[in-house]
Amino acid sequence: MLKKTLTINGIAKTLVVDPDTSLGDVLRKQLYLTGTKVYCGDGHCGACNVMVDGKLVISCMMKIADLRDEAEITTVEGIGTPAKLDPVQLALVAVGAPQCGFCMPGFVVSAKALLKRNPDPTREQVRSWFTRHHNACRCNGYKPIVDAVMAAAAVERGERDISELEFTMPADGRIWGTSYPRPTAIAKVTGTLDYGQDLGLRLPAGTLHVAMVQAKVSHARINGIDTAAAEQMPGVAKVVTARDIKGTNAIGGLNDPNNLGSTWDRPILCDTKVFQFGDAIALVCADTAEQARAAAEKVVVDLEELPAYLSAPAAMAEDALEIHPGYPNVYFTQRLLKGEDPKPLLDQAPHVVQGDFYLQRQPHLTIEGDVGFAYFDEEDRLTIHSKSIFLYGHALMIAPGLGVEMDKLRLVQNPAGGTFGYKFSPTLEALVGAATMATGRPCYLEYDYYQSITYTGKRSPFWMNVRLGADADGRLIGMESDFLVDHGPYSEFGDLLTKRGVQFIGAGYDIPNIRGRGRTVATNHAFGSAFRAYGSPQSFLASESLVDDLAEKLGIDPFEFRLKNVYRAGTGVTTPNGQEPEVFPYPEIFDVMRPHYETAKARAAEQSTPEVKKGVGLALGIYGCGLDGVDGAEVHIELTPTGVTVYDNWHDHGQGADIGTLGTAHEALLPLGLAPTQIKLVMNDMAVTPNGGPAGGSRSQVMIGQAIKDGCEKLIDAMRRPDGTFRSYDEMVAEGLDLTYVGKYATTNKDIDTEGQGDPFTIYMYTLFLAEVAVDTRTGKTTVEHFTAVTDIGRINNKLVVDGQMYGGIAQGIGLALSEDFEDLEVHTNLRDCGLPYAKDIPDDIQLFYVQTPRELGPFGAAGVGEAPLTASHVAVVNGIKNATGVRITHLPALPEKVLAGIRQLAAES
Ligand code: MCN
Ligand code: FES
Ligand code: FES
Repeated sequence: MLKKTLTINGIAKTLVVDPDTSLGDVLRKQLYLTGTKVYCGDGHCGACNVMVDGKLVISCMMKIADLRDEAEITTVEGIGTPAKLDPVQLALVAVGAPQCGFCMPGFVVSAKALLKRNPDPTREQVRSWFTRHHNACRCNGYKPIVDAVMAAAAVERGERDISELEFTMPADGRIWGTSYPRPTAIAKVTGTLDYGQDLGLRLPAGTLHVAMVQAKVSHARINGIDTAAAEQMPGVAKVVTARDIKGTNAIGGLNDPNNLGSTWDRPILCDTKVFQFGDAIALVCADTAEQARAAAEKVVVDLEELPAYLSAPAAMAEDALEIHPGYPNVYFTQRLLKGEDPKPLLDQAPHVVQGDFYLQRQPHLTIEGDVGFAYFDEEDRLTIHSKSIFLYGHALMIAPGLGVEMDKLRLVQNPAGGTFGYKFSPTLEALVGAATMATGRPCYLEYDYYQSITYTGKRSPFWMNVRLGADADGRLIGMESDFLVDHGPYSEFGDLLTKRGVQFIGAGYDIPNIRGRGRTVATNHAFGSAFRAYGSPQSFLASESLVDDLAEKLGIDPFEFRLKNVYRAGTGVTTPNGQEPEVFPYPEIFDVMRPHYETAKARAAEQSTPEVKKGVGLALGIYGCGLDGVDGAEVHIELTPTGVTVYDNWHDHGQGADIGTLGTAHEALLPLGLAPTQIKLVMNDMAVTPNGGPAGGSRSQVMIGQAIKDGCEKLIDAMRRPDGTFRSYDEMVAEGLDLTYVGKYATTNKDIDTEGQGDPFTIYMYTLFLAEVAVDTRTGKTTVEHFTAVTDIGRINNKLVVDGQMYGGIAQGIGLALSEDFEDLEVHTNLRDCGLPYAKDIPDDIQLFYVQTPRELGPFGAAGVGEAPLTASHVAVVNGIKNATGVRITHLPALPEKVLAGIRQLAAES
């Protein structure tokens, strides 16, 4: 041990430390300065950045022994507090940079260190500083952070007044449609919001730490599990295996009736087979995390390895074993039959294109990994805290497996450092629940970042073949599609995803005749989970690439070709699933985009050189808001002595459930004249908040928003006196009137049938993307230099949030196009090697425009937004590469070597 004296945020502290501990761990675990976030632990995210003697350091990588005695450490807590924000923090709040917020403390410290060295940086200097110091944000696409640093620098130089960064309440008192900062923003930029790890540090004495014994192979039979040696290890309270689980030990239960997979095919703890790398086989519960991990190493698992099928085609081979014995590897088929059979039409059509496409297993790459804990609450309910964005659904999916009644199971969402959909599936909920049930003690489970990457769900790859044809006038006449979905070993939500494929391949255009087939395949690669825009990035990769190719064949500009064929009012056009669109914004969206497209083309032509070719790519993207078919939500609205409390289950990934709720409730409660601060939010705890459904499918603003509106209207009606004025809280009590009102909303939509026809969503989001790319023909490296998006998401609730969603989603689309992947289990093991984009990889010039067509069935005219930016932004990039170089990339990501090979092949052919 080492005695160290450090000056931390100006206060001298004497510490006794293990010399091998990192500075980050000492700050968090010994000093409880939890503003500094440490998750990746290997220098790839910068969330843990602090200053040491004025210099920026990555605290997870710095050993405490390497600090000089009396070193001066500055953490986010030393920069500003909620009561006294530093200009950098205030500016971040003002521009809406904090979404999930997990990266924010690292950016705050990093920005302060930069401004200390260079009080007047250029935007490019800010971007390269963040890149150099590994500051990564997965939510906001970096541009807002750079905006904030520039604004804060101007304030610090005395060129701007700090008050300019404060939100000014509009004269009419409305916050709907404004840039009112989200309620959690200040806590996020000051490091005072407690995420799962922070809450974990404050659990009571006696809490056990859980370590998983995981499979290190992808497919195997389990012949035996020997826990004897592990049980003898110091600090071990219990080694939990499937035998200790009271229930069926299975997760699942939400499959489509036509799904031939086993509905309950995911074991909580594997007992007979390993289905994928990382599968959990046993849980070691011990007094400390180190003890639990050491004992986990001692569990002996006798495995007989089986052939691993790591892709859909491999699992479909004739001699492939059934991954779940008794169930076929191809377990769900969705067909699409619209209009007449297009085959004869396409065989005769003057212009036809066809292609094979593959969209990769995109990893979510949240800056916070997966973490949760469980305990029995005061009503003896098994209470599980996690990043779940589907509390009631996950309870249904894990209760029978654990052997616990639904009314004895309570799920709570912790503040989440991003999920992007991976938490639509349960991850560690059942594991930590099983540990608490087996030991009777609070249990804490934290996946390290390697585990977070290798053992959570991924975007399921699609293997697609699509044929598309147009008549001599350039009108689309028919399309055929056939695709495979590699959904990993577990069937949950695989059917849903396959349905999305038939709905979105070719969406946006009037295609009267379509035949399609999607098949869902079990493999031994990572299980498929939701990922923002579920199913549409795959679909649009095929159809939006082919639309460009068809335009080229026809000799028509891709902009004009798209415009000619998009959904238009009064034409009787229907979506691929036979539904009439609820609005027809594309002609206007194209009008708004046209000048930017012309500028982009001119810029590319002017700047292109043989070494660096520039190109312009377009793609449109559409996505539905909701769950397929009937959807709805419930909320509770309570009048209190000080205002109104909203109880809802609008789960927060980081997108802004807090401001979503507040903005909608405030608008609905306008007649009462409440200040936003008089509306209290109680969210995401099954014990106190009613079922609002998952925060998936960009549904919450619409579904929960409508329920909030309904509940608020009921409260206002109850408060209204005959003369139109309102009763006070005291008067309501005196008159014995109810104080709490149940807000409800339900749709009557019809999921698609076996022929792929139906009206699954009430509301859709519509976007047109424009990417301007530069391809270095010597290396094949693509850089996106400018990006423009024109979107119709109905009326906007909060401008900061909506812009933030668009910036972040576009950044993820660029990553999807160019770098992100989870394929090689040896290589794709951390944020950097999975291709996470840093500031230098995302253009600083991202222009966002909105066409706000009000939605009749959206609260105050709103649609959703969350998934719109990731529907097809990647295809705009891919089409840009084609435009610049002539190379059509069909298998993503478009890594430099792939683009270079394409360039060389074209050169050889010419
Ligand atoms: N909003 C608005 N005006 C509109 C529509 C929406 O201001 N016209 C706001 C809402 O109030 C909400 C946000 O935009 O704060 C997103 O709303 P919505 O589209 O209804 O989506 P959900 O709230 O249901 O969020 C889920 C969606 C999905 S499915 C994924 S995945 C996703 C996403 O949002 N994951 C995210 N955005 C994310 N953003 C962050 N930072 N992190 C994630 O993990
Ligand atoms: Fe230190 Fe990610 S936690 S760099
Ligand atoms: Fe940056 Fe979420 S706000 S990672």
